[in-house]
Amino acid sequence: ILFQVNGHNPDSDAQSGKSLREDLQEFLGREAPLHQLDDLTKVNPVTLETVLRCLQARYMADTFYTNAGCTLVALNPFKPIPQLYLPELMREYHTAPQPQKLKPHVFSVGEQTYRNVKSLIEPVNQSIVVSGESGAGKTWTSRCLMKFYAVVAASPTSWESHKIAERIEQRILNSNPVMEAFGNACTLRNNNSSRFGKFIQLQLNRAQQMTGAAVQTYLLEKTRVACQASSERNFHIFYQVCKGASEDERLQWHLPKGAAFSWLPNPERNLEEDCFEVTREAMLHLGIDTPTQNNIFKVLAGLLHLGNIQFADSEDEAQPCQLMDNAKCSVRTSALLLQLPEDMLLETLRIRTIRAGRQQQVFRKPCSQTECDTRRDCVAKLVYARLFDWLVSVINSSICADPGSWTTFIGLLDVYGFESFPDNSLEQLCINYANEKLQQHFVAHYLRAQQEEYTVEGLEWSFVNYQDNQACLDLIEGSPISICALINEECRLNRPSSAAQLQTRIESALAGSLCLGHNKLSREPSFVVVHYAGPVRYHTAGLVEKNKDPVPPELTVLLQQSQDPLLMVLFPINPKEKTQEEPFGLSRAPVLTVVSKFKASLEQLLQVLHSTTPHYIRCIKPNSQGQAQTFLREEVLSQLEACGLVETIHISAAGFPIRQFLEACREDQTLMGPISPSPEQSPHSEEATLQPLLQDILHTLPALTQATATPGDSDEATPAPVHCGRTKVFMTDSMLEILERGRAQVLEQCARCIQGSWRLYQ
Ligand code: AD9
Ligand code: MG
Repeated sequence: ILFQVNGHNPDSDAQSGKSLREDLQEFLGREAPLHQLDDLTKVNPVTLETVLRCLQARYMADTFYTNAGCTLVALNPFKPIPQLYLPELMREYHTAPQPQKLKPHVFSVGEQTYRNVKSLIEPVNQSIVVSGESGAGKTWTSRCLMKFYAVVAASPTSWESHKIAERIEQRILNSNPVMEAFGNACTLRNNNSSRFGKFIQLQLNRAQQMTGAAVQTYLLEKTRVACQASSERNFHIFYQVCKGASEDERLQWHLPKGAAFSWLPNPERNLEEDCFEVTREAMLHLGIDTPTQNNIFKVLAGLLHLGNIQFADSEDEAQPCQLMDNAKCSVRTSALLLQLPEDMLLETLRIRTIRAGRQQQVFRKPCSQTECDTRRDCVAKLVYARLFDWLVSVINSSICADPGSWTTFIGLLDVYGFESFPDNSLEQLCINYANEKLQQHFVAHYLRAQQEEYTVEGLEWSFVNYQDNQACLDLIEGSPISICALINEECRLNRPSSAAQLQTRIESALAGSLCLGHNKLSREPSFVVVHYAGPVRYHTAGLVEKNKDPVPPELTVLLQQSQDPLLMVLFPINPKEKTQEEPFGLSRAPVLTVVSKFKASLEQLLQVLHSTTPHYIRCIKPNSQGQAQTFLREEVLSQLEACGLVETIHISAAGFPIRQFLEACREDQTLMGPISPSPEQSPHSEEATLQPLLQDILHTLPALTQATATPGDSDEATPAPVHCGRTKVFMTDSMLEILERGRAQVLEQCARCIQGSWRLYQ
């Protein structure tokens, strides 16, 4: 254009001897180095292999965040990179005119989310769903986002409640160490693995300041309190208490130095998470005073002693089990710390009460050694699960804003990722079920939102019908027959069925489902579900029992006898609660199984998510050893498959993620086309003005179609990379990239030309 203005021949540049058009085409033909591709929609073609190569190149170049269309991919660096999370960088993203144009970063997602909620025209609640496998960095990312909002959405006032004047965002941040101390543990895959799912709602007032927060948790792995896999540990808090208690506290809680507890494996491992002081300090900030804290730690010590009660089978079946050496002392100490009557504790653990007959007569039957162990573990699980729920409610009452003081929220979901192990059971079924729900939400939301906007803008092009995962969800949760329904039915009928019978029932009742895989290879009774992320084999042994999660009523009655102030709160004498824990078969009330409770909480969560605009972050673990600078292709590949990343990219690339209002687009791209509309066009018809402009661009840059089409695509299958709607221009990411690179090139040429002219003039 400037060449024309200056009276030069647009087709030849005197200095290089090459035409501008040739220059541009050469420029466009050059591929950007892989590690410089900020968005995976730009790799060409989009396949697992190309995506993997791009992520690897970026990882090796110490670039850990990459966009994948509407999703952010976060690679775990497994090394501290303080400069990547500085408050100055938070402010840079916060104040940038277009944060999405800065380098991909969790702060960019945070800021775009914050701006969406801030929209004055139509403020709408937002959510950020963080997913990935264990150790991939979900909790780290969620913490990062919370810190980001604590800086950019800080409220100017301080809270005066709980006798501590402090800023609310500080208090919200303090909820992290407490929840992690009680809900995280060292596992084979992550030293600080969250053993629960978490949705935190950051509440904002009209001025977009954070005024409070509310936490919702899902499916705490309570079995860990009494049973830890080899080389794994119990929840961090037990180690913190044992390592961090003062001499006085050790005496009070009967925790002499070096004492061995069977529920405290691997105490010699020193983790940075073992910091008792940090937890205590954070609890104090949340309004949990020192006497209450001490009460909590005393109960935890009581559980450790409970775990040391070992039983031996009695020779006479009519007699209760014997106690192993030292177990008597453990019973005494445990009863003392939990403030329970010692005889009652021992009797409840060893004797089962059965009600039978029309009169519901009570029979007492001594338990076998295995049954005694199960009852002991059940007491611990019951206490710990209630303690955890109580803590969450205390945290909520400490950080939740008054109903009138907030108008919108940003929700952060730190949820367990898709899991597939050699041995999968009810836990994996629930986790993978949750992931199927989230995947469906992602696809539905993203496609629906795009399609609606195209319709409003009068665009004719529509998506090919995307294969959703409804069939898999029908198989898992459908009504009247599905896997969940069948497992629940087994619990309701309380019939003694073997694992093989359950397999047969599932396979014959659901044979018509395309998502029930072939089950040929396994020797153990199992069934296979073909999830969107791949097939998973679930073993049926123990599935029904886990789903019942039975709590013998005598155990609750025992805990209701406690004189301990905390246990009295956790186990109030409330007849309503008793019916819920009635053993199966005795009550006619609808059975609350693990699956049905999980399904209900998942539906609630999905309802909340549906009411928000979601954003997605997929965390990826480059290796399972937690080593920096190590990118294991096989391991990353299976995660890419599991999170359906290639599909995500296809969905994003198929759409037009770039939408610019016509005027802005014309201003932005003027250099690439005619400066003003032709005189015969009405100046008011932006659409009419822009369409020829775009045509011009398409003609000027023939390389464009090659750059955006996937090899093998026919012309009809590949929609044009740019469309003009009523008020907006829609284009693919790659189209925008090409236009911007073209513009940069033109500007460079102009600069050279002006310099040349200037020299000539001089
Ligand atoms: V689990 O499903 O709860 O077992 P997460 O939550 O996905 O898992 P987590 O956030 O706990 O994983 O991250 C695991 C470890 O990776 C952390 O303890 C850090 O040591 C490390 N990590 C994760 N992200 C980063 C990061 N951005 N920078 C540095 C990181 N280290
Ligand atoms: Mg976690």
